[in-house]
Amino acid sequence: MSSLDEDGDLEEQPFLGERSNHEKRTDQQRRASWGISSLVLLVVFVFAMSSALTAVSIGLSNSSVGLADQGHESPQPVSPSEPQPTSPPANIVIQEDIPSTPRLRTSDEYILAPTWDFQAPPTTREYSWTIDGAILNPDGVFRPMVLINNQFPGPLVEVNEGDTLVVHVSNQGVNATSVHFHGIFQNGTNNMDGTVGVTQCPIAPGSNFTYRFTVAGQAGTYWYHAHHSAQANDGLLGPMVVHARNEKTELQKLEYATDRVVMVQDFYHNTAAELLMDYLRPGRENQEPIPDSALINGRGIRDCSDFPGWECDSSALGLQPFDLQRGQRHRLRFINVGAFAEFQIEMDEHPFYITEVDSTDVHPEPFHRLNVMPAQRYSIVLEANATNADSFWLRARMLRHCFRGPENPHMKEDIRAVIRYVDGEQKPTSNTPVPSPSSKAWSETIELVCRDLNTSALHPVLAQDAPPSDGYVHLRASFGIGDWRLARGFFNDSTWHANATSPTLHRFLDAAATNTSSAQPPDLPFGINIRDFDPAHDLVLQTRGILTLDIAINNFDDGAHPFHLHGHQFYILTPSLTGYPPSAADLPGFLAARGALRNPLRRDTVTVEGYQWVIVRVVLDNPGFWVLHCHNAWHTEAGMVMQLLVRGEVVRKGRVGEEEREMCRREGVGRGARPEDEIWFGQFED
Ligand SMILES: *[C@@H]1O[C@H](CO)[C@@H](O)[C@H](O)[C@H]1NC(C)=O
Ligand SMILES: *[C@@H]1O[C@H](CO)[C@@H](O)[C@H](O)[C@H]1NC(C)=O
Ligand SMILES: *[C@@H]1O[C@H](CO)[C@@H](O)[C@H](O)[C@H]1NC(C)=O
Ligand SMILES: *[C@@H]1O[C@H](CO)[C@@H](O)[C@H](O)[C@H]1NC(C)=O
Ligand SMILES: *[C@@H]1O[C@H](CO)[C@@H](O)[C@H](O)[C@H]1NC(C)=O
Ligand SMILES: *[C@@H]1O[C@H](CO)[C@@H](O)[C@H](O)[C@H]1NC(C)=O
Ligand SMILES: *[C@@H]1O[C@H](CO)[C@@H](O)[C@H](O)[C@H]1NC(C)=O
Ligand SMILES: *[C@@H]1O[C@H](CO)[C@@H](O)[C@H](O)[C@H]1NC(C)=O
Ligand SMILES: [Cu+2]
Repeated sequence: MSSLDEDGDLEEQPFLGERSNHEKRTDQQRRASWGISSLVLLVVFVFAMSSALTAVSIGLSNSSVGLADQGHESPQPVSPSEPQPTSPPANIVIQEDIPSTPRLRTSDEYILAPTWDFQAPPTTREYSWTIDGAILNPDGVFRPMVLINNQFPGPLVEVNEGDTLVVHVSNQGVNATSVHFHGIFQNGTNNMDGTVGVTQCPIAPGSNFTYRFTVAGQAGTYWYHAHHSAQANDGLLGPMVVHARNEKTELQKLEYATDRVVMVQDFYHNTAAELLMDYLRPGRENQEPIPDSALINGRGIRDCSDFPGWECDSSALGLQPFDLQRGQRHRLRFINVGAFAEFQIEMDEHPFYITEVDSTDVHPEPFHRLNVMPAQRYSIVLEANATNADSFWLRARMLRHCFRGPENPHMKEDIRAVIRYVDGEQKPTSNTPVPSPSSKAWSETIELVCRDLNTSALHPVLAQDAPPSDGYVHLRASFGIGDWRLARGFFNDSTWHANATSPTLHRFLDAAATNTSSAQPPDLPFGINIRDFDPAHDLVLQTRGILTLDIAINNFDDGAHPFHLHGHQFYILTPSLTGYPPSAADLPGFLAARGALRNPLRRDTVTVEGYQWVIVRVVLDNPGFWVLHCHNAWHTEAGMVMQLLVRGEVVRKGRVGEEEREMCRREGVGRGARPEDEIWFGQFED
């Protein structure tokens, strides 16, 4: 489907195409609607859509996977390997009523519909999100937040692989914003990656932007969050599930009766901007803000008498029940959507199987306990087969040993929910307090080390040996103390600071358009682009052609860092190890001796423990600018971020769309950005 020229390059600009005015479609739609609680789904069949309109409205060239010819009135025969849609593609509009006062969603809203159509033809699913500030009390204590549709957390986004997701964002807040879909490849739509300073200018206050992309070649559990400073931690986040058509028949090896998302996160009573202002000031090395509470699906419960002087009301909060049919198996998709803390999760008297790691389905393996670093996901399947009781604690605990900053006297590191057995189709009983279970915790000692779960027993169901490598790159991740005692995160000698009005993608394309030689890829198949970017702040590793690289990330800091690469999954070739990674000459032997290349785990977020290193292998075939960064929100903002410019020779053929360029000039586009270091220059005291 992709049109490649003889050089193997994409013929048309793979992204940044002009997007059309989608609203034009209205006359041509035939609508049917029905209400499901507060959700109204409008199903719009696009029988009458002209091919021209569809082609532009998708905003992609014909290089995009799974989309081609979708708009033709009589679809031409497609190759037998491709599923032939039996009916024209549908457009589903998910229109949510926005409550007039801010509210917390309930865990029920994160239960996946049992009627989901895995075989639906490729569908465009269209969401409308109004982003605004609000005062809300997820654990009792009221604080300013930034919410989607006046609710916290954000709505569940659910699509099939091959679907097109459209999210209309209307920013009514006082600060600018952006949305990044974590783990989504955005192949051909780099400009939809939502990364401020890299792929887009933020969405200015009072303005709109529509994210539109096709989800192809991937499925599993994901999430989305703001990627503008640390704003996600004010509440702009939510879960996303991509269903593979063969999810239940082949990829998930255990049958399960229900499927739901369980988000865990650390939670702060101060705003991200306040915490950041404190953390980034001079002399604050290793002083990451310590969370106040832990939340499950956006809810906690604190005793308001512990918070004199704070506005607080926890009367409407209670233990959250997870109702599971007795005797059945149930899938729980855990996501750590927090800023900083690792979580340790257990369910009393219920061993479980891990069946997915960061959207890679794995052969089920039994565990008692789940350790989840920020941004990571694990699906587990548990069986409601205990016979001694009807309810059990689900315990989630933040690993306080990883907190290095000064004690937070308010901190409560654990939160519980209740696994409750129900019989048959019994409906959850709402609004009645959930009694405390009397179940006992597993006897193992709690984890003290901040590190990834030991995944050595987990093997992908879709087995893939790591393909041969074309090169080896060594990266040093560290904290350094610079002028005025400012502690900043580094990759090698580069500390990053998003430039809200000049994303690197635009800078690169503008250089390419004026034919300055700087836009040429480096002479080698890969190298640091020092012609377009200042390597002290924008460390950009540029690649040419489709390259497979081994990347050793060596952590010279004493803290653990969960590193995430946008747009790709990597093969995890080693766990976090002490000492120094092997030299280029020793690497092949080292990997072979470990059997590291045989069907390694694939994930998008990997943790390197203090003073340790990992090696990942990644196929860099997805054109665009992709950040590799520590997903600890405070470390991201302290600069522990670099970029991969993948297939620069393809990227440079694109152009910056008019709207994207215009967004950079909008009033207030820089609001909510991280403070400039200059504000601290000249200060000698804390
Ligand atoms: C942004 O979107 C909202 C909601 O659809 C709409 O009411 C508003 O007019 C739009 N604003 C602009 C500047 O287009
Ligand atoms: C319940 O099922 C799990 C596997 O899902 C099994 O390990 C356990 O032994 C079972 N427990 C009982 C009480 O049957
Ligand atoms: C990880 O678990 C495997 C067994 O699955 C064990 O052999 C190995 O020693 C463990 N690694 C660490 C670092 O604990
Ligand atoms: C980062 O620094 C290390 C050690 O100084 C060096 O070997 C490596 O080549 C550097 N990496 C890049 C991408 O420049
Ligand atoms: C952002 O980039 C623009 C264009 O390169 C430059 O003029 C401006 O000074 C930069 N802003 C910051 C804060 O570095
Ligand atoms: C850029 O260079 C190409 C050939 O490499 C040439 O065809 C084109 O006209 C040049 N464009 C500009 C704006 O100079
Ligand atoms: C991205 O698309 C290109 C074709 O345009 C394909 O070669 C590549 O495998 C895709 N990569 C991913 C990660 O989907
Ligand atoms: C907007 O951003 C500024 C600066 O980062 C911050 O002080 C303020 O609290 C933010 N406001 C909201 C409503 O998020
Ligand atoms: Cu970090």
